[in-house]
Amino acid sequence: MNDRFLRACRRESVDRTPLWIMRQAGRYLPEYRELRARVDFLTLCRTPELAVEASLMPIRRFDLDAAIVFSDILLPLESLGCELSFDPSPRIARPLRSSEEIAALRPRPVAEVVPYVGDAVALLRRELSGRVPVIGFSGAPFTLAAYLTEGHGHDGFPAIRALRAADPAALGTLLDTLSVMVTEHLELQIAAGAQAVQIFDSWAGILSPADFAAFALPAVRRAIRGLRRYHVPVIYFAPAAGHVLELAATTGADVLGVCWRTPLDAARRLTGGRVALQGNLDPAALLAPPARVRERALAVLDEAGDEPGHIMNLGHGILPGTPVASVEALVAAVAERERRTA
Ligand code: 1CP
Repeated sequence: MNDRFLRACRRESVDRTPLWIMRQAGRYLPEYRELRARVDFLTLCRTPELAVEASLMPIRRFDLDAAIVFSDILLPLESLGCELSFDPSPRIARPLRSSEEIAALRPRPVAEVVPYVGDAVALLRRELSGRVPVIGFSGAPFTLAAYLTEGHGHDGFPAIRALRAADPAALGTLLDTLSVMVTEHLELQIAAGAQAVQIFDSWAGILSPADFAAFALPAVRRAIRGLRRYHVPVIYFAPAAGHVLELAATTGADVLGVCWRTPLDAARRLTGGRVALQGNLDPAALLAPPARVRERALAVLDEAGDEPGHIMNLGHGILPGTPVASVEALVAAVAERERRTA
């Protein structure tokens, strides 16, 4: 098996830096857009054969070192009785706002609510037959709480910041509930064959360092602690969170995802080599001509340095308008570096 991704997660030596791309199974691919023209997003997520088809699209096209299951971080929120829709961005029918609503939550087991996520992981693992490892994923408790309270994506997510001010104990209760859900969601995927898992804390960067330390961090730590016994690498990714980078390195995750705002050499210094790093080419760099993509990618590899424990990726999800030729240039740049150092 191509295990350079798993080796890099464990900070072991590799023949070349592994590469995968956040949101690699997405709208920049013509074959994905074709599939989505036939089926709506939720049907795609809930039909393992179709979800696996989407996961395999980037693997068939590019020499990538990991596949990610096709799903969404918000799907397990249905275990709390939420009604979700996507058109194409997500909406939650009745956002949670009061401590009464939070105290009344009676979560159903995640495995009963999203069994199709486990089925997709198992089928993906079978289809890949060892070609590259399978990554499972979940939202982090804080980011899920941000959507649950707001009801949809929103710049700065004011509803959760208002809840933090009005009723911090209720926010604590909500995060406790979500920590259990995140552990269950990832256990489901690990049991089905996921060989690594990534936790997306997409909105933790809206918090001050004190609030990150008091709310987002303990909640994700608890979720990760529940996974230790499986010995599967855990990646924690909180974009726009350079102001809490040192705290973000203490979640218990093996790998810290770094967005493009923080140089990898600075991240390495601040984390003292205690975690592997993943990232961090600016997704917008892939909108430049291929020769520029190559330059920018090689600059990221230079910043990452020669020590083991770097996984090449973008600093956030790939943008929908990205040309396929840019991804090809990125893959070629990573392969080129192998020849230079070999
Ligand atoms: O096809 C479509 O038009 C729907 C767009 C889409 C896709 C392709 C959504 C709706 N979700 C997904 C799949 C998805 N989501 C994946 C698997 C694909 C892959 O990685 O290759 C993953 C890992 C996610 C994770 C996800 N969903 C995050 C975390 C990543 C990040 O960018 O920070 C978040 C915040 C979501 C919520 C979500 N789902 C969809 C959208 C458009 C959003 C963001 C909405 C918002 O905040 O406004």
